[in-house]
Amino acid sequence: MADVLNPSESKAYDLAAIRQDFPVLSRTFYDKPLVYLDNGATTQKPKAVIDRIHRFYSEEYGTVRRGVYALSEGSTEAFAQTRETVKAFLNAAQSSEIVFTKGTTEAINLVAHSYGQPFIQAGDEVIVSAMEHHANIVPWQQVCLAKGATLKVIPMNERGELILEEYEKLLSPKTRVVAVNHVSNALGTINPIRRIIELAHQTGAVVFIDGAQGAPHLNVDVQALDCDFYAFSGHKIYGPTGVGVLYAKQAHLEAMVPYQTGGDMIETVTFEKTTFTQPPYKFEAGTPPIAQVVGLGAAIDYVNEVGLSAIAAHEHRLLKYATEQLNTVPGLSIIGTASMKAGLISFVLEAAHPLDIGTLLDHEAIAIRTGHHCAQPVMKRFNVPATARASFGMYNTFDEIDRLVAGLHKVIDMMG
Ligand code: C6P
Repeated sequence: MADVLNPSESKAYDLAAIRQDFPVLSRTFYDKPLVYLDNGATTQKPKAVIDRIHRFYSEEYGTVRRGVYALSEGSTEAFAQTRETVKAFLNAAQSSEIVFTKGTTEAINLVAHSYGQPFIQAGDEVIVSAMEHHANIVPWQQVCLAKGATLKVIPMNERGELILEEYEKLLSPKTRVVAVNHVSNALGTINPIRRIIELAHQTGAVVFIDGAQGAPHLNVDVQALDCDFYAFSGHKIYGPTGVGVLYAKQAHLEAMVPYQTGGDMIETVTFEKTTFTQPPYKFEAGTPPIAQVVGLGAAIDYVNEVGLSAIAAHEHRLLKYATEQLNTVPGLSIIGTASMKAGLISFVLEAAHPLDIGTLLDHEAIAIRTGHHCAQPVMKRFNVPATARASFGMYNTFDEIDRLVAGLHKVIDMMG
């Protein structure tokens, strides 16, 4: 299938131009052009982000919120601008609801600690789902252990969809927090988070949405969703590593205890007593990842320029085509066949272990992820040790899917 879509689509979505924006996509491995299909793990960076970080370090870099000199003031402004950009991106009510973290993992740990500490008590319950990444299980498990609370799990069906009737049965006045992902990194399922939030709120629970695989692919409006917390990672949305976002309703941030303590999150310090400053700074102890935050701003600007709806539509076409094509590969089973999926396909082959698939595809210059994807309970639920996973980004093409399918045929030939 040709790379360029039909004329009206190609006008709206200039795939060739987008690919030009990502320098790494012109690389070859083993004399073959790179096919990068591991966007669920991390995305490649456009020139706009690389250049912004380069320019920032070359000409503008200084500390933030601490200096009275021009470099520091400029950096403080650029840093603050990203908070505004993220606020608009998520449609948060105010920029003080945007906390910068190291990534989704740190955002979840922050909420589990800072909300859990004051608000989860012995006998309370926390609900997660059967398709969570370890990052959205373990912090909640630990806070439950520490507090004498119980962790409950929303089950899923054979297609990898959460069973909402079972979720409703789990909810009770004891439920303090419901923590679920927007999109599963192991199955690709898009969860009905609006309904999940609505039901939780009816019992007085707050909802944490792990948006690591959601925000890069779907429009998110935290006010329309009415979610209490939403988190995502910069590096999965074409931005740098070392930076992530936690959105939280202002009232929650004010009631929560700090996660880390130290410089820049205080109002007054004496040896007897410390008072803390206002959110979001109350949750940003120490010198933050300044250039990474600025780079994240450039990444979101870039995504906005291409258009998240257009990206989602393109990835959906890729998903549809890849699903059809992969289903023609002998002995291949797709793990996760939900009716609502993002551009991510987990699969197993009768002929080869996922690790062998990944290694052999690498020799075709095709990068996919293999393993349990930090979601061991999902592997157990589907009775597989691991899967191979192809996950799409804004720059992937139909030809690349053809390359993947051809690569899998080669794997079968070699293993057979
Ligand atoms: N998933 C993958 O699937 P960090 O590492 O903090 O940026 O993101 C953690 C995380 C949390 N939730 C979900 C749903 C995720 O998918 C991830 C990261 C990667 O390949 C690495 S395991």
